[in-house]
Amino acid sequence: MSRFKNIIVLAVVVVVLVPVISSFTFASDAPELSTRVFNITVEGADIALFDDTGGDVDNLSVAPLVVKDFTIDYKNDFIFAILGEKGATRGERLAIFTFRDGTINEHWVDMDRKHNPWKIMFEDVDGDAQPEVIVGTWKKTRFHPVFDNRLFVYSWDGNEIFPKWLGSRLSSPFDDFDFRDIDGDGIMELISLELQRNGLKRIMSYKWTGFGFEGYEILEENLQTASLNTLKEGAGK
Ligand SMILES: [Ca+2]
Ligand SMILES: [Ca+2]
Repeated sequence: MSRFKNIIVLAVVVVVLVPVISSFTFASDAPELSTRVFNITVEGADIALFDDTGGDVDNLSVAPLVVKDFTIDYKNDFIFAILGEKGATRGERLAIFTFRDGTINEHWVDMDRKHNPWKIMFEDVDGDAQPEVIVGTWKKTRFHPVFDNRLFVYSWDGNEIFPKWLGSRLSSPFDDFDFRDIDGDGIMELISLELQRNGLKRIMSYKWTGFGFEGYEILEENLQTASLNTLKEGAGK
């Protein structure tokens, strides 16, 4: 009988405590939405949003396309993405998604499919503390009518992107680009992996001049590599 009584007491304790525990957990895990920290994962067509406890908050599919590359404006809760066909070398169009208040929504999709974008980054190229959206494209231009990699820089006002610099090309044909503060002045330099005339590669840096990028320094040359990852830490300083 006493064992039966203990079970009843335990059952009562569970019934009383569970709502208390769950309401406490809810209160501690759900601070004001504006202070929540979100993590984003992208896999194929699926963009998933997690909160800082690892809980799945929301997700969105861009199917039948996939996300080829993306970058995130964490300050304003935007994702900049390149959408394209699965398996294709390059993407088709740019897209912007928001994840404000824990909900992923499509903000804008570019209907211009002629740029073949393949890499997108979010960096402050001119040092005014407002990051730009930088896109590697593969297209013809009026003055250079063959398909080649080009760099496009867009201004971002927190709602829309505007063309800031649509580069025809860099000093040489390039395979890849990135940003690095080469001279330690707090402003990012553009670095690019370029083809030399002898068929070998070099890594070149550029500074923003106000009107575009101007060659700054050859960081490494006569490389056989096909990757910017060979650039040594502190190169050029
Ligand atoms: Ca800027
Ligand atoms: Ca710098």
